[in-house]
Amino acid sequence: MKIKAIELRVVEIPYIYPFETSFGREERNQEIIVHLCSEEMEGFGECVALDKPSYSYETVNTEWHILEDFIIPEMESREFETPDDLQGIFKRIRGHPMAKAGIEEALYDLYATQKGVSLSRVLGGNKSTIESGVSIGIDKMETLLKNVAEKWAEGYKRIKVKIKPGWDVQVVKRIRKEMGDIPLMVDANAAYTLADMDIMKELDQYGLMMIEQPLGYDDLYDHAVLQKELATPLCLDESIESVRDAEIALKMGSCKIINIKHGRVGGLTASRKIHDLCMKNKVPVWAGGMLEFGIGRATNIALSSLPGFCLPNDISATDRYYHQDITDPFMLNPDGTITVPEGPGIGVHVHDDVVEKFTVRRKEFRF
Ligand code: OSB
Ligand code: MG
Repeated sequence: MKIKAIELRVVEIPYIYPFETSFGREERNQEIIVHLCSEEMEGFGECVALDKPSYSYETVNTEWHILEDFIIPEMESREFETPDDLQGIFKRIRGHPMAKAGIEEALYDLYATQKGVSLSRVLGGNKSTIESGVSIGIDKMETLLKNVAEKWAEGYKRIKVKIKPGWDVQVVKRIRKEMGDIPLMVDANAAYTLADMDIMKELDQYGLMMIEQPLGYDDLYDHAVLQKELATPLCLDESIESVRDAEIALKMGSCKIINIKHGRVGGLTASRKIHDLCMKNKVPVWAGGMLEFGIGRATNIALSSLPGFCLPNDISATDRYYHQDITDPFMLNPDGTITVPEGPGIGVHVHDDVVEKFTVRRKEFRF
């Protein structure tokens, strides 16, 4: 595959409903959409950083900078046999996994499209549907309970609620009271420290599927200390930015479950390695989400069709996030699953007119 042109766009779409986590409340999402063209094919990717360095240090602007100034110039007049060939370029750029993952995703789409097979097949997926869960933001208690009941009734296989200090045990307690023994988990987005052991021990009493990223965003050690004190499995999100982080976390006992986001770990090739490592160690994984648009969502679905993804994913139907998306919408099946697209590449149609409508920045590179 010789890349002839690359187009970057920042696309901004409002959420149906604002999303609040321990690091803030957001009304809309901005993603960089990467469009690669070879002589006869095209591929799409989505860079998933938020517009502020709140979840990780990357932002939409740092992604743009890394792509424009360091990755794209290296791609000029290069022949790519497989998307793995990007690893040589990536190795010389420290960090910036989300910038790397977005362009790698586009190359994977192009590669799979050229082969005429689905991205799921290229990655080694073996499922035709994936289990869908939903992540519910911080809100007023009554609104939250209504949302949980509504999403559960729609068929989502598990409910995740965001917590932060002052919004934790009482939320879980109310949900258990109103909804009984549903599959429930919490995500703290790194809002606690070991000084909050009492809260963690209280949460431990509610039969949660897992507690996601309770402690520091770059911590592995304190999580290992905490995991020893709890029966509930810890799941790491922010702390796992590479295959190496996953290896250390498993060796140290920092968690019993890993949330894989291909953006956070630097792409699909890295995600597969973490998946394989976890399978070898009998550690379950599931796909996290970054409130992606349709291109990123399609990629998450393909990734979560791999055999080790054996817990419900943060991959919900399009209508949980956006009124209008840049691809065909993803629907929730009545059994709480989403169907893995079978068409070539990411397998969904990208609507150029919608992309154009929501574009706030654009640049084209021709080689
Ligand atoms: O911590 O998993 C997270 C969204 C943005 C940033 C971080 C996270 C999230 C979510 C939403 O929880 C997952 C989704 O439905 O896409
Ligand atoms: Mg998380």
